[in-house]
Amino acid sequence: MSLTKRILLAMVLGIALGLLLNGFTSPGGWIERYLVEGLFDMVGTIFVNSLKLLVVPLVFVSLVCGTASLGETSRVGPMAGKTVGLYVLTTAIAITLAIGVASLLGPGKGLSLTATGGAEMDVGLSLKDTIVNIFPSNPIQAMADGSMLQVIVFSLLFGFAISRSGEKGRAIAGFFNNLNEVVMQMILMLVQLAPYGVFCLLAKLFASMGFEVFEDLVFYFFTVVGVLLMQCLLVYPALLRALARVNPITFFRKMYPVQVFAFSTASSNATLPYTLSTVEKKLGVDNKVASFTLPLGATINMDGTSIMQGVATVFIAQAYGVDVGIMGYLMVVLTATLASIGTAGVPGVGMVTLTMVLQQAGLPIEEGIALIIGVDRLLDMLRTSVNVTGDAAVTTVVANSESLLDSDTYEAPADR
Ligand code: DAS
Repeated sequence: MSLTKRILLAMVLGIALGLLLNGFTSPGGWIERYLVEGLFDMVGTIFVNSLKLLVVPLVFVSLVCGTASLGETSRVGPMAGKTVGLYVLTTAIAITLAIGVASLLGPGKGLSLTATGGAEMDVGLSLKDTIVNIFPSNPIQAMADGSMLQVIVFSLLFGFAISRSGEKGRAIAGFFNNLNEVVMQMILMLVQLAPYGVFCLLAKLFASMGFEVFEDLVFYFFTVVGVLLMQCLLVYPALLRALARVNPITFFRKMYPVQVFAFSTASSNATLPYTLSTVEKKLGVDNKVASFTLPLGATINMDGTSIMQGVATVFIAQAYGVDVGIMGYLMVVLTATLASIGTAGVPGVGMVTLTMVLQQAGLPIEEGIALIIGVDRLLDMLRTSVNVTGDAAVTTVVANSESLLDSDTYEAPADR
């Protein structure tokens, strides 16, 4: 049975068992003590900790790789600048849209949970202190403390320094690329734990919260889906029409099979070969552009992931009654946008970096992740489709601006 099927089965069984226990067990009884707060809590916490375990190595290594390769590509001239600028712009629009819509709809307002742990955000920080706090005085301390914006800043500096270090830099970049492969493998290994973690977290959540939390979880799910649709149906068509004068309907008709493939694999990296061949053969983008922008996009551009992270942050803040504040949300936009620069497209990577975004916002991480992890696999599949769509849309715009978009191919029928 595929991992996706095992996770979906774990979701259903966890919710069913949780609701059963909620209906038929007395508070404080042995089932609650030894099963719900015992076994389920232990397995669930181990699973969430395994996600947190990867945050520092993932962000440091993948960001160093991403910026080292960006530094390399800066010699590719204006195309690199346009590509990176558009990728960062679409990601920032995505997460801002997510935070705005979630703040308006209030999916978490029905819950009034109290957090036992969770990072405390320095709400009293002035703008000056907030900015000063982004720059680390000790990178090892920043990693040990999990001060992720400081880790990001150090990684960006380190990566650009590698790209400017000539032959020695290329050797180090090669080492970090290999290290990145290992970190991706660790994610794929730990994602195998997901069925057990999802089952226990959902069983515990529904055993203690009952049916009440179901409605809020469904509200959260459809808020994310709604913003993913807005990104696909409003932002990308506006980008394609305004900057490339191409017909978005043609674009989506040709990209649809790639979106389905991305949905089924929940991996931008696994979809990359298919994205490349479709963008070149069906959308008429020259290989000189696609071979550069798409691999870059699979690594530094994750609009769908940023949307989940924006909605999840607002949902968890509302559920726990934490006022993140405008400055707090601005730091969330900055953290999620910068964090997406390095993280490669493998299943579940968005949940790993979400722990970092929650920490930055001063929200309870364990409880927050436990609240939404149950529906995350389905959302991972959907947001991966949006991730690859964003990569292809920016690629089409860049190709058009470089006069490397073959309009005859673009306008040809989809089944050609
Ligand atoms: N599955 C990731 C991707 O491949 C997205 C995510 O985990 O959020 O793009």
